[in-house]
Amino acid sequence: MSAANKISNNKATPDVEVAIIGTGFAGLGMAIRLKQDGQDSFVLLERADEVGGTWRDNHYPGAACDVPSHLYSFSFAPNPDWSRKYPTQPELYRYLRKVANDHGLYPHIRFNSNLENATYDEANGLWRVVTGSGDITARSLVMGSGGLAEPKLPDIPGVESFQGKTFHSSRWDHDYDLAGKRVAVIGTGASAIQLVPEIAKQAGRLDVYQRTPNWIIPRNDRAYLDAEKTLFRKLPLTRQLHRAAIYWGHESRVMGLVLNPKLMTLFQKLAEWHIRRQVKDKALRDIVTPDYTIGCKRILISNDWYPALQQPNVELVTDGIREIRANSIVTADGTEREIDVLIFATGFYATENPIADRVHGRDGESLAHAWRDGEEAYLGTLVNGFPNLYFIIGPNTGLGHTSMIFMIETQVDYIARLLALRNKAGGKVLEVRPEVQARYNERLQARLGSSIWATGCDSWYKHKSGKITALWPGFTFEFRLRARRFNQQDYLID
Ligand code: N01
Repeated sequence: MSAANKISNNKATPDVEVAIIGTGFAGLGMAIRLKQDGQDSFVLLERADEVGGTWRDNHYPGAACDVPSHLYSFSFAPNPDWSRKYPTQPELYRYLRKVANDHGLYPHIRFNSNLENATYDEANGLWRVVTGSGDITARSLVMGSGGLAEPKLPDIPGVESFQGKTFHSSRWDHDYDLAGKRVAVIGTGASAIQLVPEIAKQAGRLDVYQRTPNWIIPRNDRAYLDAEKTLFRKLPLTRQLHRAAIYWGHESRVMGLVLNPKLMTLFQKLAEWHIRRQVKDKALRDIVTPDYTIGCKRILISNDWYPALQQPNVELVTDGIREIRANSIVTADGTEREIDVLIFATGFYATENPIADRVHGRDGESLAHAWRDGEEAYLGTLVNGFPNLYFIIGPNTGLGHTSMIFMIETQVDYIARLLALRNKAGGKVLEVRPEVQARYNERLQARLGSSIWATGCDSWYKHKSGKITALWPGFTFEFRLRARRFNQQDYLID
């Protein structure tokens, strides 16, 4: 019987050594590393019926990644055949299923297993995990459940009274035909700027509700030539050099974002030029131009957003939404716009993720309670009070400038080393010392306080307390060096 099918026996010996939540880049990367380390006693618990995480869920029209494909992929699973500079969702989804298959992970996965509850059993030093498909106990629990996985719906008066068709950008209903319909999209973030140009081609009328404009720079996308793909395949060194060039190009953006925000004026000039070039109407130009310094919110890339807003069937609405009614949206100026479809491109629970209510550490404390003043962890991975619990893409590991896969691989390696450290010490339980976690976060917040993200804009990078809880404030290689430089004294091993 494979580990994935075993049922909890309620005994002190766990069913599996490691339970991993999620099968996106994080969960798959962790599972592959465990296999490489000779650990076969693990299970992947997946809420859906296929692997892929964010690239399975976000299949809205036009969905693609804004980090180049050769960087936005596992270092150990290169794909010389990426079709474009920026990978599309179908291509990334295909890539992840292939990686899972190539590494023999499918037998380890329990699909349709949404995490309902995970509780640390102090007496036995293990985690008791309850899922939609049954219970399991595990010595260690790895949360690879994603930083942007839970859709957030806006808290607008009357939203529940809407009678037409409605869905979130990450839960797209492709069976619903938008052709000729009156459509409203709320939100103008990374998801909206990709889907609006696509659905503008079908909708009879499209109202786009903008609360805050974003800075947008040109998307220099292109297809890879067959000759390049052949070169990457035959001479892997050329692909590696290409990847390294992309990595360092993106890494240099930290200079502006963190070290010297004044350097961001260069990016801002590029974004302003992009608006001037694509928007001739002065009134529209004014309302799409942000009033905060570029970089404070995520910088977006698009060539077709501004042109889409100028299509005759599209209206950019900037008056605040006062109310949603059965078949319409009413704005602050009293205008009522009738609609058939309401699409929420309103983002995700980057902070206060509901999953934190379902994870309970020592003395039954929920993660949500431990994080009531804002999420924090040690190296985005460990939280005192939650022994043997490991996060991938935990607090302060997000990036405003480059590929999350680099951070994921760093954390996977760190967790694998911690598991080896604990085993070597003959222990069953590992936990970060509270003072180590506190010191780390104090310094982190001091650095974040002088970064561009603290310069006066609201974003999903921040907890409601104002604390920046989503972002890592530096070069990614610094994070990697810190995760590698091991000090055994930082951990309690029992
Ligand atoms: O979500 P968002 P997203 N009334 O939170 C608006 C990654 N990603 O899904 O700015 C009115 O960015 C909100 O307005 P405001 C990427 O990391 C990557 O677009 O808060 N409006 C905003 O305009 C990205 O950053 C890719 O004032 C409301 C929008 O909804 C992250 O995912 C593609 C509102 C939400 O934008 C999230 O992007 C897609 C309300 N009550 C996503 N509530 C690529 O790689 C929210 N809004 C290309």
